[in-house]
Amino acid sequence: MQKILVARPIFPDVIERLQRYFDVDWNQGDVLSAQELKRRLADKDGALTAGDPIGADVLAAAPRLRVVSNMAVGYNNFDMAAFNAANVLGTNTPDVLNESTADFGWALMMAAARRIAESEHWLRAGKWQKWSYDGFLGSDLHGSTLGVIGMGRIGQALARRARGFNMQVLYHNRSRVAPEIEAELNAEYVSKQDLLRRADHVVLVLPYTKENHHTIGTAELALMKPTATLTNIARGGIVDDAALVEALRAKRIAAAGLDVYEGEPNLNPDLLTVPNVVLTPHIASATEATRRAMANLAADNLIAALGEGPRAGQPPNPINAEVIGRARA
Ligand code: 8YV
Repeated sequence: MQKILVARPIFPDVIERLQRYFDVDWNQGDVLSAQELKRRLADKDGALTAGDPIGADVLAAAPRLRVVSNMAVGYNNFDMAAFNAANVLGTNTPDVLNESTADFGWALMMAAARRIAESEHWLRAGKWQKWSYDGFLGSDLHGSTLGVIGMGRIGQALARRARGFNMQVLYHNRSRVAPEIEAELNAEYVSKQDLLRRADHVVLVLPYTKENHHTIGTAELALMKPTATLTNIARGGIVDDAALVEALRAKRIAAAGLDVYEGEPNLNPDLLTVPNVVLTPHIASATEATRRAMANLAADNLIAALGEGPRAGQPPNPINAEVIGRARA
């Protein structure tokens, strides 16, 4: 039997599925250190990860490893140049999380715009004595302008929901999406600067790459309306969190909603002292149904990539399909 490592606690019934095909080493404890990951991967043929960094050093310590299946759509934790050099396949879990993640983007954006977290903290602190005409005034979603940066599958699901709120949709992306998608979403393609100047609510849904590092920093925040909100459901590092803290404190923008952070789970401590930001612990895909779908898809990818099960040799979501069938380097 081939050996695999499941690097994180996941649904026990998915582990049972994997055990039908593999000898499974399941880490049910804390996140593995790089050293521990290397030790546990030394004799493994495959691995299931969720955000664990896999670079050239880890692959070198795992000479049998042929596939790493990430339980996430984002795979910036994989050094794909190292995967390609070693002929190791990477897989991810796209699509199954689009709708839940888009729902959550709206939840965060609405919470930021309507000051839901801030007012709840105030209420819980026993400060509610009387109704006041100007208590927690926010900004409207309906009839406003949504700016989506990153118009992939999740960005499109997010933009589709804007219709019910009668919003104008602007988007920016590496490349324009197909005209029929633009028409369906009633979305206007604009430059990043134009989007930041015109949007009332900016949502980030782009993958993390070196080029996307600090897509939003001091200069970009300065372009936004003082009444605007910024929501990040993409990846930490896309926003310069220190610059955002400054902008929120100075009310250069009205509010922000963040699900992801630079250096998470250790976020910039200044964020905790700013009232006009809603903070959630990277849970945009966290519904029972979606996390189950992601775990099962990650298992499907691993099973197929290691030549087992009904799709043997044809994993559904290869990132670097070109290495399939090549000997491990
Ligand atoms: C994951 C995510 O839960 O899919 C992604 O890219 O950000 C989340 O859905 C998280 O990355 C853990 O793997």
